[in-house]
Amino acid sequence: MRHWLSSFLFTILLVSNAWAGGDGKALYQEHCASCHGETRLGGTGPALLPSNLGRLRAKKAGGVITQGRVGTQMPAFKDTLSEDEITSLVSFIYEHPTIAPSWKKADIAASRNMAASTANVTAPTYKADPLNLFVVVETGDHHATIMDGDTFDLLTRFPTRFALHGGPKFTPDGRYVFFMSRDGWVMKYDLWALAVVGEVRAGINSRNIAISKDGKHLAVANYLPHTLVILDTTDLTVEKIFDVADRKKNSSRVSAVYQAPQRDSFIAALKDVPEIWEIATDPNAEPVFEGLVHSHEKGMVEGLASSKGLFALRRIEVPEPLDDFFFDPQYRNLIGSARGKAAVVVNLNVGRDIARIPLPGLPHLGSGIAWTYKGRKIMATPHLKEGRLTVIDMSDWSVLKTIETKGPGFFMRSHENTPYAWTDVFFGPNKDLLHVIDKRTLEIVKTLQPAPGKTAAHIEFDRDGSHAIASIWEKDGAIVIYDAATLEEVKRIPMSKPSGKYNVWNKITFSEGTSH
Ligand code: DHE
Repeated sequence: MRHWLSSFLFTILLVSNAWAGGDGKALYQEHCASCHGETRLGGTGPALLPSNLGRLRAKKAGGVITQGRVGTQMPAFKDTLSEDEITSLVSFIYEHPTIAPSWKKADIAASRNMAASTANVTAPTYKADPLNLFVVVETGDHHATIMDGDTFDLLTRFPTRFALHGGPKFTPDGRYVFFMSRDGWVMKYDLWALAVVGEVRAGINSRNIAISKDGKHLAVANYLPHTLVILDTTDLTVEKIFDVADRKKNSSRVSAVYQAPQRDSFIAALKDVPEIWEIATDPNAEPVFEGLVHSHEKGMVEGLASSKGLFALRRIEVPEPLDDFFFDPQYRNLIGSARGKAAVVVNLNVGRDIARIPLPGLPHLGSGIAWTYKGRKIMATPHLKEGRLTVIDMSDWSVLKTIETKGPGFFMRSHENTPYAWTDVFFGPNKDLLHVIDKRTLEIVKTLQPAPGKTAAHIEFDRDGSHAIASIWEKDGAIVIYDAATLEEVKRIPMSKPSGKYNVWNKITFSEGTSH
């Protein structure tokens, strides 16, 4: 009887849902699956499963579907879907999937696919300087292009996985580069042989990758599952999987992972718990003493944790979850974003927060760059929600200056050999502008408009800093090469939404004007 009644009520619910706003599942397949995955496991967009939506209340999720999300590719559906249809969609994405998603060591191993070895190639197979190559990621049609950084000739172009995200990472000798797609695929590419070496799927929904100082290990930060996967860079086999959770065993997504070269470690930002992780990449790393592990539930001490050597884990407790890290050039301090409203400075040596900088307007700290201004070290960061750059004095973490821009920006770049820093105006009516700032005066000295009406974004310098290269961030886009001294255009090369470009030398030397 009870069973009959509940089926009856369930049917009524379904029917009324269908009447009200259609079938959430069908709407999902039509409007969301291409970015969020057919089984909601994620793709360009994040996974849409209750476990991933944990901190996002249903009402807010409806708002995101209606209005879109600033700083991401999530569009607004207010003109495409009715309110009732959006309600149906929201209920669908909060439903638990019938089969729980998982991605374990065996799944990773089974996805691994190695191409023919390029070990017989003992030198670059072209004349260009292998350390002044550019890797250009073209997300318009999911390809990558390799460009000679001296002549700007294109050496080759090859298909990549769907929706690469984050910077590709290079081995210290500059020979191999690793790409990651939002759905967890990691590809290894040989820049001497100009050939794909192999690929593996390390997660269902991944954030970014980092390579160890010695180039032997590649860390993959995952949102789904909640893991940090370490791969052997030689053959892409799994070396270790960290199931990410704080000391109280609260599981967490990993926002991002970074290499800290001076520390010979990986630093990971955790999305859901107030901890930062440091993982040793030095086989002789000193023991890390974790201290007593308390269990509040049981009201007792559970034990002592300590590890040493390769992959030893150090937990740094912080007042609240932090992500989007900027590191000072010595990797002594990091600045993390606290829910986009403030920046918290964490000293990695002492292992605690040492300053808090109120920074509204969603600072994009990961795009920040540092330089020396009047004898002191400063950093500057764009904001994703406000048209300004904030300049911070790193000696006392005070705000030195606010530079007004023509709109919110995404990326900022410079080079040791140029007096200028460049930033884009990624959002809003002035998305086609690039500002050039004089690092000596902290003033905007020129505003460029490479293609009126088209988004201009992401600058990267060549090896000696003599040229700055910007993207026209459109499907029928281009890269535009500027003389970094005269700020005049030198050359324009058509490309398909060149989302980012990466110079081998600047990356492997950790140039202070670029991302790492
Ligand atoms: Fe990114 C880098 C996080 C949205 C293009 N982005 C990064 C990094 C992080 C990050 C942590 C540094 C990784 C690295 O290089 O190792 N990005 C996030 C977000 O949290 C955010 C705001 C939301 C999200 O959807 O994940 C976000 N990013 C975007 C986009 O919408 C962009 C513009 C288009 C896209 O391709 O998704 C975008 N992000 C990029 C690019 C880089 C990047 C091109 C590499 C920059 C570099 O020069 O190193």
